[in-house]
Amino acid sequence: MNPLVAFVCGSDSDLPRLEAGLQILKDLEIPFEVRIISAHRTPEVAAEFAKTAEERGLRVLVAVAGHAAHLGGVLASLTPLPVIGIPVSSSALDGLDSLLSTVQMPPGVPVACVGIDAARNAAILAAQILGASDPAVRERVREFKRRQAEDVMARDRRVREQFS
Ligand code: RP5
Repeated sequence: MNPLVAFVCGSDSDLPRLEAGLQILKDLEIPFEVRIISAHRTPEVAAEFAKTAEERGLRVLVAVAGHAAHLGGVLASLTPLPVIGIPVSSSALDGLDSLLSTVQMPPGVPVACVGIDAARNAAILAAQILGASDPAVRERVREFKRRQAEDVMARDRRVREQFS
């Protein structure tokens, strides 16, 4: 199946922080691709990727970047597709630099920034964006949330037993 979601990482050193998010998309049966493209080190590749993403069938882009993280903004400036940013804690500032670089976009070029290293939330949000126009995906997201709630309630039961 053609990928619907692209995870674009500024470096392969970002990949370990992505794994939990990739697993969520696998569980939700959403096809995705992973690329290593840097807004600073390979800017021309980044531009070409963003400009051609829509025609290649992608529907959501996820930019994963640390340090002065301009990747989400660069992609968002060149595509009508929604862009989610994951700020990565790879720098001496533990990702605060990446968070502000990703979230503080100027008016007109939004990037939906999740928390630092929050790959799970980025994956869930990507699925929810796709689910807005795809009832089958929406149903799988609903089931994911139902199972998540059951898991929390099971933990609650265990803690109440432990402390009663
Ligand atoms: C960013 O710089 C990347 O997204 C990564 O988080 C960070 C460090 O990259 P490497 O020096 O490990 O390749 O652009």
